[in-house]
Amino acid sequence: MTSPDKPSTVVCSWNEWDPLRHVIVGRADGAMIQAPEPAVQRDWPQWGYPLGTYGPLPQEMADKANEQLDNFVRILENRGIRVDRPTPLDFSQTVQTPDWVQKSMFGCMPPRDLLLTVGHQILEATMCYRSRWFEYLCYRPLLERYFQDDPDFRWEAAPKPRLTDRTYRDGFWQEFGAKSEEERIRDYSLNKQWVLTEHEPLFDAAEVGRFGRDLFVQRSTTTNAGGVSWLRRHFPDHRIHEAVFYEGDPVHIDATFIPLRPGLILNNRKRVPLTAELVELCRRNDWEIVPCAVPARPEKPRLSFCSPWLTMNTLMLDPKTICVESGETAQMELLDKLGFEVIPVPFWDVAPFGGGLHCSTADVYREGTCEDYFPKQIAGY
Ligand code: DAV
Repeated sequence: MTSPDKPSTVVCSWNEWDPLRHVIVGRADGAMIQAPEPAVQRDWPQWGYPLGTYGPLPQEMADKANEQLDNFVRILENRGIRVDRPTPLDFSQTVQTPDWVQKSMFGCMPPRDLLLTVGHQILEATMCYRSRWFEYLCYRPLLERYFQDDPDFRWEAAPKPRLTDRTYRDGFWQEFGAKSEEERIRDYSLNKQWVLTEHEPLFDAAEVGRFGRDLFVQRSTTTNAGGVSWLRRHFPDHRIHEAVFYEGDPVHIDATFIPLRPGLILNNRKRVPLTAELVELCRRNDWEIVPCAVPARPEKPRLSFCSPWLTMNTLMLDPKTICVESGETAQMELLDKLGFEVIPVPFWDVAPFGGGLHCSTADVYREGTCEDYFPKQIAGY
């Protein structure tokens, strides 16, 4: 299914570990704690943003995050990796469609959430937050350029969702807030049903783990059954495996279950797979699942919706080299023992802007072709 690359090839990446040559790194400029909307709830009285309030992340936080992002870019460029950056919009503006009005946007720090690179294709995900509906515009200058320069680049966008009130379960967050983690796992994760209804297909790109011919998609607060089904029809030459993990409030697979190299997966030590077929598929094909280290920080940073498990949110530069947040000593030691060259990257100040080293990037080009790493499949999975 793969053709040999021509000199004009700009876009190509089949997995998370082949040698990285070209990548997009996000920006923290103007990011917002988004205005209230049905998809997500921000209730942070301890940080000055109680339920119903919204506003920009403080400028000094954005400056610090941009310093760390720029430093990360230099590390990548010094290794010969080409880096592109998005064009931020005024994220404080009110946006609307014929169906709704949303009083703020979000930001453009985590391109991984939005852009799914599979081979010569970059697919713009549907997303499910109204505050993120227009975020693709930040990446359009880059995608337009790739389209001009690379005749084989397949530029795709999943159907833009309507995101009317029918897309969300009414009163969900109130119900969610009253439940313990165990109750959330019993009532939501085991039923694969959170805030999103099945009214329309929805997925975030960051719910997809790319393992060559096999793509693992997490069902979560951002990705419904329709989203998985849409991806399955869109990538008929791939095998799409749906997965859920032991996590009551799942957002994105990349702090949960990540491939490090062929045959090796780093798994969140708490968010173990609830999907038995996933474990069996790995076992049959000699993929080892290693639990990650305990995160260095017990708490998430101020104004961050991401968890301390960003310790796992790493970027592979090739099958032997991995970028890890520089405070995560235990994680670095574990990866060192597994035989990796570990590049420490200070990145904790970026977390409140939407994630870690994997979230803040989106693949443009990795060497390599589409391989089958799971030749022994499970019927019906
Ligand atoms: O586990 O806190 C991190 C990934 C966000 N893109 C978490 C989610």
